[in-house]
Amino acid sequence: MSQYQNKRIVLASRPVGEPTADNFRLETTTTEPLEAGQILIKTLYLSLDPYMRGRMSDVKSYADPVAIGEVMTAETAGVVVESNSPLYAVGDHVCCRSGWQEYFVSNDKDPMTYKVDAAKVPLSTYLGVCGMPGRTAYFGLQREGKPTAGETLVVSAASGAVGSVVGQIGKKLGLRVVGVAGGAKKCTYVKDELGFDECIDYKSADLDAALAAACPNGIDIYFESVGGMVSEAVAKQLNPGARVPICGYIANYNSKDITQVRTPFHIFGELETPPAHKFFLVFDYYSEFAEANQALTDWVVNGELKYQETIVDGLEKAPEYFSWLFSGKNFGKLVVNVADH
Ligand code: NAP
Ligand code: FER
Repeated sequence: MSQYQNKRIVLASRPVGEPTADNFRLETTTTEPLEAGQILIKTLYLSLDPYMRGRMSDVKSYADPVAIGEVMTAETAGVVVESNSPLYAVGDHVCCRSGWQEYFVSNDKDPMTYKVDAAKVPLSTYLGVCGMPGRTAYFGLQREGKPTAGETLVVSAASGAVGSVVGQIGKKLGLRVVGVAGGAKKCTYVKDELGFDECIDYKSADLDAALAAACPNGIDIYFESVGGMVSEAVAKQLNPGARVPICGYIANYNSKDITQVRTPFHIFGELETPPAHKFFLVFDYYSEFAEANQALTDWVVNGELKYQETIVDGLEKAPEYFSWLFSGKNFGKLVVNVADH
């Protein structure tokens, strides 16, 4: 069995506010020989996601923080290069929770490691539209948003990994779908390519006026991904009985003290008639993932679900690419191409 040089990125220190290069450290290790039941996975694609910012902080949340010196957390898509398990063959494509590194030894019983079919849809999409973000949209809109045809849905971060899928499922369900995104290029894509009814550029529009014009019957569902000024504007135009699934609030993630910021829980909770607003986790629907996986991949294969990816090169530059999520430099799912095969 071969041993491999493994480049990996660990958390060097905890950021205060926006992460900087000093918060990360590149290391090289050597992989260990496999024990019985283990497989060695070579990372091909690394998913960069907003939740990783939360794991860099030492605050209590639904998941433990990454420890100082520990590999940064991430799901990756890769290929089995050595197998000591009857369940996996060399060449199998898998997704796994390897973190930001080139190689990962997984146990064949690890539920976070699972085979994917790269002949059906491109491997990278298992990290995006056919993976965690797609499932978040699938369950978040349908189960938490409780949509009824004819209602008006507003989706923030509309061109992104989750938002783009939320809006397209919304259209399938017969909703009026209004996106909110940063910049003309993203808004044109959301409307013309993804088929949303309208898309508002929150960086240039008068948000109150633009929302009123795009939502003449008010807002029944707001799929919350950003917080901040977008949520403040949406809150004024919610209909009685509105639902606000809180998926995330990225505008607040780089705050110096997250306990001091005005989150969506404040914004919606303080309304005279608060809408149903609750944070949900995609993992809440773990037992039903197979249903979402099937639907999402089928829709991608038959062209009903469109997606955009920003695929960038080089594990070493992952910290810099990670910052793109917070500046909006990514366009659709942000993925690092770590190796070609
Ligand atoms: P994404 O939309 O692909 O990328 C993040 C986008 O957020 C950026 O491209 C940017 O788009 C927007 N953004 C960044 N800072 C902003 C700000 N200050 N104000 C407004 N918009 C801002 O990311 P994603 O993976 O789909 O994640 C979207 C949200 O879903 C995040 O809040 C994430 O934490 C959440 N999430 C939750 C779950 C769950 O289980 N609860 C699972 C997955 C994701 P613009 O250029 O349009 O500003
Ligand atoms: C998960 C549940 C939630 C997960 C990611 C999230 C990687 C993201 C949450 C967020 O962005 O707030 O199981 O797996």
